[in-house]
Amino acid sequence: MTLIIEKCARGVAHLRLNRPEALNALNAALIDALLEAVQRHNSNPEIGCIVLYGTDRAFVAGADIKAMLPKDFADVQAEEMFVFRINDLAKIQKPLIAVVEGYALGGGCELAMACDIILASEKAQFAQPEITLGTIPGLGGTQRLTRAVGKAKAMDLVLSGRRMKAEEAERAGLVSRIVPSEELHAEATKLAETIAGYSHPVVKMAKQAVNLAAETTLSQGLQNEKQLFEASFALEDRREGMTAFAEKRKPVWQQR
Ligand code: DAK
Repeated sequence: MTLIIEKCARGVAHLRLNRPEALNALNAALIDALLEAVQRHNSNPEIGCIVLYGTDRAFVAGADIKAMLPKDFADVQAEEMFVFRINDLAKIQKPLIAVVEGYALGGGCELAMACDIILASEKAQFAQPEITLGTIPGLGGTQRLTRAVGKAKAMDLVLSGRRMKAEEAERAGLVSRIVPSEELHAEATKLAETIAGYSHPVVKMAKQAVNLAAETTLSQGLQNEKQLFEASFALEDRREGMTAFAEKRKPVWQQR
């Protein structure tokens, strides 16, 4: 099994990529299994957050180079390979947390960037090494990376193919937080359970609003944010959240 659903508990689905013999290199079977599992948990009202793990050696070492090797222009153009599926992943409504230990290279860095939050251990390494293979990033590595770290750093990484350590990745804004290896899974679980413990429709609005920042002008983005804020006042959960505050008790979310 290339993808293991480790557990679903306290509103969180924990998914583990499982191709250790190839350092979790992405192939069609792995991406299909991942997307199917993410979409299924996205539709499950019990689930409020999804966490994606690799192994301690590699989150994902890229798309499978050996599978790509024999393909020509017509093949990759006809197949589109994983492009749509990575973009579909980036479009899911519930938050996705990527837990990165070891390598997140090429398609692995791009997969992590399609998630909403990246938690990394101090041993994580990020790169877009496609240039070393005679190609360029094709799953968001020139676009999401540039939005995350800015043109100067993205150009450096994409043109050199060099690896960036966790500390640099956090400083650059690619990684949300660095957590010591031994605490990483517990911290990811804690964060995911915190998110899953909020009103799911409100979390969805918050995620949507932040994502719109990368898609629109500032004035359009502010307008979208205002509309989403106003829409939250149509939810029972908004009234419940503020009532609970006033009554000094914990809110009981109705998810509506
Ligand atoms: N693909 C296939 N196999 C891989 C792999 C990969 N990306 N990465 C590692 N492996 C395999 C190795 O071949 C080796 O297998 P065996 O030889 O044992 O059979 C096994 O995993 C262990 O790897 P190593 O022996 O190399 O382990 P090391 O610790 O020495 O080195 C490494 C680890 C991660 C530094 C090294 O394996 C490495 O440099 N790997 C390749 C990293 C890389 O270049 N990644 C980027 C790939 S290109 C698109 C679709 C996809 C993409 C773009 C566009 N469109 C449809 C538009 C994506 C492209 C990429 O991701």
